[in-house]
Amino acid sequence: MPPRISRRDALLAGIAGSLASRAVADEPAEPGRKFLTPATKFEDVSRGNPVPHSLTGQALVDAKLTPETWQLEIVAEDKAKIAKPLTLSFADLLALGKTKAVRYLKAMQCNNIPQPLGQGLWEGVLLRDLLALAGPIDEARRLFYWGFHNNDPKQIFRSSLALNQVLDAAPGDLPPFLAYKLNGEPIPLVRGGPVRMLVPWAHGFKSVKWLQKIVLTNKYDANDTYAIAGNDPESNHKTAAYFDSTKAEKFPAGKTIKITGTAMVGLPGLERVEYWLRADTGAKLTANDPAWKAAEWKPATIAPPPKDWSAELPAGYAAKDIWGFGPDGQPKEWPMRYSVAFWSVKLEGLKPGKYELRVRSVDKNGFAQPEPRDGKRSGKNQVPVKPFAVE
Ligand SMILES: Nc1nc2c(c(=O)[nH]1)N[C@H]1C(S)=C(S)[C@@H](COP(=O)(O)O)O[C@H]1N2
Ligand SMILES: [Mo]
Repeated sequence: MPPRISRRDALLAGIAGSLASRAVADEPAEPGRKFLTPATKFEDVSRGNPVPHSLTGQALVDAKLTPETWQLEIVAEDKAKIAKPLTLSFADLLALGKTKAVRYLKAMQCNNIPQPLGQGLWEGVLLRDLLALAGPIDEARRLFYWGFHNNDPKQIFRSSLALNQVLDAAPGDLPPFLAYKLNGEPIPLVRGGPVRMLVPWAHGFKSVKWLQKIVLTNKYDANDTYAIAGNDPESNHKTAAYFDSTKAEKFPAGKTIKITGTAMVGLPGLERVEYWLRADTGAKLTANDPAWKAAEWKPATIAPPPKDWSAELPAGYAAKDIWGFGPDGQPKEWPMRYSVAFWSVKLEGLKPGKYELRVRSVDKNGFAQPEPRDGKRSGKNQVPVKPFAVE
């Protein structure tokens, strides 16, 4: 069952608010909201000039970015050794997928953008299953990997993983995989097809698009393009709530005000989303204003799992075949890690005036956003604010 907070539970927990602005917790937050983002509707974060997905015709063939021409090389450098360096075709991957395919729901989020870019059902084969074909492996500590980059070394977009992160995972978790399908279709070029790396727990920069090269190395330092640019190379998804829009809005007095958003469910899971409504005095709320300590946070409503998963998934896909779902076709945890939760807040009886609404997530360890860290270069998790007026 979803850990929805009923008004009674909220009262017991001492977090329910005054009747003037209560969260209505007895209905789905966003019944009409779709769980999967169409492949072409993700926000795009791509380097390259021209970007690889603008290539067509012969240029695309030369770049080996068609299913017929795509190749992945797996090699070793310096002291690291693999018994059989590999060159795999798209057909090789699909053949392996016949018996070893994994399916996984994951939201893509850039660690520098405070909201997910889109959420997909990704399908592919585990990287460790490919390494098993190349093995035995000796003296490798890390993998460096990158995609097509217009033959211009300056345009390379590279990420890295520890070999340990590729070979195993905690029970119930999934190690990195090479995806060749998104939402039941071949991954379109714009989303990094034919083949893209998918790192379940990590921000988008580990999920390299147009993947073509994997190098096993004895080096132990991360050399990610993002790390070199000052980002945290180990930025696990942060649990954090975001507004659908932080744009100032006006609402008529006397009507229920509904404000919605998403929460990214990061590595520590999501316990609840809370909101803090405050009269806007015109003065900017600074980070050490005593108002933060006195703030009254009240529970927002988190949408329960879709009643009918078959209406959310591509045709021919059963929820029970997706990682994280039980044999009964229901998610083992809700909200699910590395996907988004939809939340909503309903405000009633507000007097005309100016207000500020803030939201924050509380993770399964009890940390409220932005705790346990303010992830400036490790995943944006500052408390967002939405100004609005009642007139
Ligand atoms: N080859 C390549 N892969 C890439 C990138 C890139 O510029 N080139 N950008 C990364 C970053 S920083 C992010 S946040 C995600 C964005 O994924 P999307 O465009 O599918 O939303 O792709 C990642 N993979
Ligand atoms: Mo990113």
